[in-house]
Amino acid sequence: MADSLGGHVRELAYLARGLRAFGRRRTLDSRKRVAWLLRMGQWQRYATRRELVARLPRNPAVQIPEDAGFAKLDALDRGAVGEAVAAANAHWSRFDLAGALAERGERPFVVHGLGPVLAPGDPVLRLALHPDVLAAVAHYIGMVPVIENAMIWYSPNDRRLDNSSQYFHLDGQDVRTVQMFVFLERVTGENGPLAVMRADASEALARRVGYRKTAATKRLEDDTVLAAGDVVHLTGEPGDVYIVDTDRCFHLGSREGRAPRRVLVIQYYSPFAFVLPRRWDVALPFAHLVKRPGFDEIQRLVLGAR
Ligand SMILES: O=C(O)CCC(=O)C(=O)O
Repeated sequence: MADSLGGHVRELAYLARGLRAFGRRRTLDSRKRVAWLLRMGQWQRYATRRELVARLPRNPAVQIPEDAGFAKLDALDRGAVGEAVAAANAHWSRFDLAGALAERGERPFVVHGLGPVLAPGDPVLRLALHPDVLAAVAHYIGMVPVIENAMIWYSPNDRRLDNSSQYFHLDGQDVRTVQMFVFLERVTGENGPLAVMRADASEALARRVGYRKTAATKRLEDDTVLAAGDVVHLTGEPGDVYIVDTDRCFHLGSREGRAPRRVLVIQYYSPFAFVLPRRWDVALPFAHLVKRPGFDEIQRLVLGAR
């Protein structure tokens, strides 16, 4: 009784911090209802972003399947991917990995956020704004998304940490979060690859266990997930690309292995995501590029225009 009262008081405290903080901690279907309220709170911006999806013709070979929630994008423009890989490697060569590792403390991996680094014509940004990618993400999310970030992840894979992303979880940032992984190096089972369960099986499991993104409940035991469906390890060669909805698909990564993993990650969600402020245009890492010439209306919205 005292526990459940304490729980209600804690949830009310989150509600006092705002609908976004509250919604993030709800169960799957309740989060969808809060997400709808957040969209209605800025319905004109929501409607504009929805209507513009029709202007993005889909490439049938570059899509995110609704039931699986993830795919390997072998048909994505090889030239654009190759240039993005080369540019990401050049950015990485200027990054102080030793300094980042020294500062990392207990965190299992290093994130090199490219927001301050990418100029408007950078090949990484061109890939992030590629018409086939934007069409796939926008049709899947149901509106023109924003880029949450473009990053290079480096996972040393040298240890296991309790309650980390090395255990199965959903990201819970929005109702759909799309991460595009571009391999900068070969990824095998020894490089702590991302392990993903299909969205339909993941959602069934999330409903069954009443999954919530709270400190005590956000990680699931391997056995619980493996009993609910198959898990696919995302391995491949440099230049391979995967796209994954990490809000709908249970996943883990950077498990201890024999070698590190380095991968370019471009992440998209709606501007109404639980983890964004109402003024996303001042928070997003590429929003400062919105007024630069050379971007069309949809690309400006993706960079963070309001
Ligand atoms: O290291 C990985 O591949 C997993 C990262 C992850 O699960 C996350 O960022 O939520």
